[in-house]
Amino acid sequence: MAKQILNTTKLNNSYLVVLSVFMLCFSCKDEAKVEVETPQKPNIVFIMSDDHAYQAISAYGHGLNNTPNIDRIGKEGAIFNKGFVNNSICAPSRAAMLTGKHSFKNGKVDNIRPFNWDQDNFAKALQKNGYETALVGKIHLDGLPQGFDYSNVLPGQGQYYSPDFIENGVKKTYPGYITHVTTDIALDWLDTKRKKDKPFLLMYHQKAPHRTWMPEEKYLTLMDSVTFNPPANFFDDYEDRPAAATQEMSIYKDMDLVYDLKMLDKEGELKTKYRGMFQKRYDRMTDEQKVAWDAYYDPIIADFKSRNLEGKDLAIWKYNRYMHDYLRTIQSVDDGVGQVLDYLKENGLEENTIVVYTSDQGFYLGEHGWFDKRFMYEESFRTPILMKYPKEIKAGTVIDELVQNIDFAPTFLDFAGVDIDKNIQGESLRKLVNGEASEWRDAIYYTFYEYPSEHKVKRHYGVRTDRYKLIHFYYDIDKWELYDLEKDPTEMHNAYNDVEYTSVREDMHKQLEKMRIKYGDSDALNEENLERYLSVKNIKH
Ligand code: SGN
Ligand code: CA
Repeated sequence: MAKQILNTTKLNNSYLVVLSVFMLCFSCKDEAKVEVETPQKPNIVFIMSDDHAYQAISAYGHGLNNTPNIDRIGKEGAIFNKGFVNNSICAPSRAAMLTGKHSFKNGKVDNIRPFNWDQDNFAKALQKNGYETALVGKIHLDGLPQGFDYSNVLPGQGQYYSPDFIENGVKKTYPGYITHVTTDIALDWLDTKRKKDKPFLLMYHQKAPHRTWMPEEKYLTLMDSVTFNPPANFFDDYEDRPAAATQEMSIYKDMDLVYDLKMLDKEGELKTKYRGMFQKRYDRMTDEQKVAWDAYYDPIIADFKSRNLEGKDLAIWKYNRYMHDYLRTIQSVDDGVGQVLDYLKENGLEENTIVVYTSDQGFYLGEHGWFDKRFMYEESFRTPILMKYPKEIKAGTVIDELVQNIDFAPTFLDFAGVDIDKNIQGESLRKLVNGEASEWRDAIYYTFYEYPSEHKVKRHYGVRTDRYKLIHFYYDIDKWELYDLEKDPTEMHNAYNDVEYTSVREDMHKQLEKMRIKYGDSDALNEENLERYLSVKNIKH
């Protein structure tokens, strides 16, 4: 055994535990041999992508695309049907995952406010408890990440082609396509950079499929012959939902033909608002990449210009253009997940590694006529979660309980045998996934603060139970919405003033108050956050 261990170049944790037991017994000499069981700490690979709608993961059964590698995580472990975020926007969601706390507790309430890296986060706790830790890809939290032995992250949103990264505080540009560069950096850390005698945490976070959905060369034509039918509520009239009516995330009205839909005509005739911004992204490509890009898009541009589409026809054309590019960027993400899963398998790390796949929030793929996120409506409030850990999670586990992104931190700490700080607001999912939970929460709480801002989604907070959802939109509006998700899963009917929902409405108000007390939120905190936001944005009250 020892010989075999010493000959193994790729030492993994299980070998090291055996080795330490062996050496311990060796040093016992004549003393009675004691069976020593060193509990092995699991490795953690936390995979996150940016804006990945659960509708665009084949394991969730929406039939839009094929993601065999992401699906594999759920097949070999658990899939969560009711995973939600605390705040459906990038940086606040990431801050909640790291700290295990709601936005109003960790201070990162919107994408604008700075993140305080000095506070506790689960990576710091794991690091203190013997873990080797790395953060690779998009984090969107300004400042040097704390809690990581290695970090190689995107500045802000990052770029699809020739991306910049900040490696342990030093900026450099990588050739190639962002999703592959991120995967290569992650694999390189796993293979050559980490200390192999320690359990590890790898946060492997993709930019894709974030706007402005630029596919890699290999997938430019993927699903080209497929025509997507928009969701049934694509032409929503937003009746009795004024906040939904005033957003600026409509595929028809707000999606930029050039920036979002790549109609960068060489003649320069399509002069859209964000043309210049897209030109800069296009210019990051090499000549070879531009040739492949143009070969695909130029004929589509010519066809588009010849058709003079309007109204519903234009809306459906835009929806299809959007879906094609969005889904193509996901294919590269799925390939990367496959490479990482294969690496774990080939290097004997599969059994002792927890792998999680999630997104920083959900995304609209035409529901209510939208792209983007922010709202507490299902498509953006919900997020995909798949988790595998062969030692404790049975293959094919399906979780229907309400779970939230604040649960990741306590879950990882629990699996790692590290104390969970009493100020963490999430719950460990360990008992839920290994089938030992006897009770679970019956409601989750949500907040959103980034307004007035891009996409114009108004400030709101709310509560969701298994069946109902109550939302309060405030600031320059005062509107309550109530949904019966069993009868109205696509949230088209605001039942707040329906007589038959009077008692449900009262119960949901009680639930909301319970949540606000439990987590420590209040109107006074909202007011404070609003004042700070308006002064940073220089907006007069
Ligand atoms: C950018 C996007 C928005 C998006 C936000 C937040 N515009 O500002 O469409 O809602 O990010 O996204 S873009 O023109 O820069 O693409 S988040 O995921 O980072 O929160
Ligand atoms: Ca995001």
